[in-house]
Amino acid sequence: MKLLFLILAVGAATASLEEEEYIPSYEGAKVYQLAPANEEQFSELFQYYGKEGHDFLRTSRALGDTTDVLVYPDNIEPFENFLAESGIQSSILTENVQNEIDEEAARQRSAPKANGRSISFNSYQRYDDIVAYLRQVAANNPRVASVFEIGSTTEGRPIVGLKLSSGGSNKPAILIDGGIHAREWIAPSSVVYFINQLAENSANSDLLSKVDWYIIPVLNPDGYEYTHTSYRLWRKTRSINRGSSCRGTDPNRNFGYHWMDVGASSSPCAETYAGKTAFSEPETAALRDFVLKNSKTIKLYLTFHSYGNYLLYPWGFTSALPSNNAELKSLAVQVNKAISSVRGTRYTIGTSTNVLYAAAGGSDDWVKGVGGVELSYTVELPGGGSAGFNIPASQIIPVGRETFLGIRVFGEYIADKFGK
Ligand code: 0X9
Ligand code: ZN
Repeated sequence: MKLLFLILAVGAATASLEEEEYIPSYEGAKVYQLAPANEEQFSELFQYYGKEGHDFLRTSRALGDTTDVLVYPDNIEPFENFLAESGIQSSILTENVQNEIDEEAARQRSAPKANGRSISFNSYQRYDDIVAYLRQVAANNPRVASVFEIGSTTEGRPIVGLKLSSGGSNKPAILIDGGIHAREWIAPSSVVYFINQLAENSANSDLLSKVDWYIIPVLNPDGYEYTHTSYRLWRKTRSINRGSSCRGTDPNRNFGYHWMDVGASSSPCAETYAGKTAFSEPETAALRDFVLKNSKTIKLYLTFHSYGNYLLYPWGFTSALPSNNAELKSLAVQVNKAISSVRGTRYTIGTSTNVLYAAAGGSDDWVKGVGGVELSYTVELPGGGSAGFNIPASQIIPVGRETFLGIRVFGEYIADKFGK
């Protein structure tokens, strides 16, 4: 009997070891900045996209522009051999990713904290602080602001948003989200900044009179919290994949429009894992249901990511242009003009497939293709810091401020086109 127990206990321990998640170390991981000079070099480099051990932090299709790839220690030697053979021009952006992460963590720890009454933009906020801020804004401005929940995550967190509206019914609405990708911290912080400006700066109250705003700063709070507590560069959700020790699905490959057509992986360990089925993730299903419920009023969808300064619009699954390409483009040009007036920050404009890469299952494509929202954009905010992803918290306000001028242009356009 004792022996049987022992066998069972050892068996259970091994099983749970197998199930345990593997967390790679960033010690010795490097970020390469690469400038493919022709199509051939670009497609050779792109063979590494979605491959384990290689993480494309920023990609550009424009020849002469740069693509940043993080390479884990075990893959460095073969990757450097590949670079030498291909002749792709390269430089090292970060010698040791762990140092960057440690420095950022130290900055996060030492930043002055919020005073409990308002939000602090001195450091990247934790999810609970963001939710508390939304509740505070609603409590302080009950006539214009109300908190809503679109669902809850795998780990049980509520996915919370704020509605801003100064009355009237059947107004056109703008839906904004951030933080679909967990590690893109500048996205939730910018979206929180927009809330701050729309709700708490009376100079912007005109933007609430003709348009309603639904703003969800963190669509993937499980992943976002995980990047704060355990694994800075986590991108996906935190769902469990049966039969694999790798967790999570790339939520921006999980939306059900041309799902898995291109640029998405069926391997649960890949950064671009599209999930077992479309909308397998509670987070993407929650956004889907919210859009369908409000599809009559939502006229514009903006989803905030980082990094790379792109104003992208559908399609991400085909290089064919959408029928309203001219409108999508000219609005983006006006937005870019407004943003760049602040300190010269410039965005590249175009369809995801044509200026970035083909990748199906994105929220932008679904919201337009199925949700029926004709104007749909993915905004890739600026990067910075010596690893690109770790744009210092001192940039939260400068990035928020310049991007908000773009939000104003979007808001005025929707008010003019659809407002009564
Ligand atoms: O690959 C993505 O999901 C986005 N870039 S990121 O670096 N933030 O991961 C771009 C998505 C563009 N839209 C579609 N491909 N539909
Ligand atoms: Zn992203």
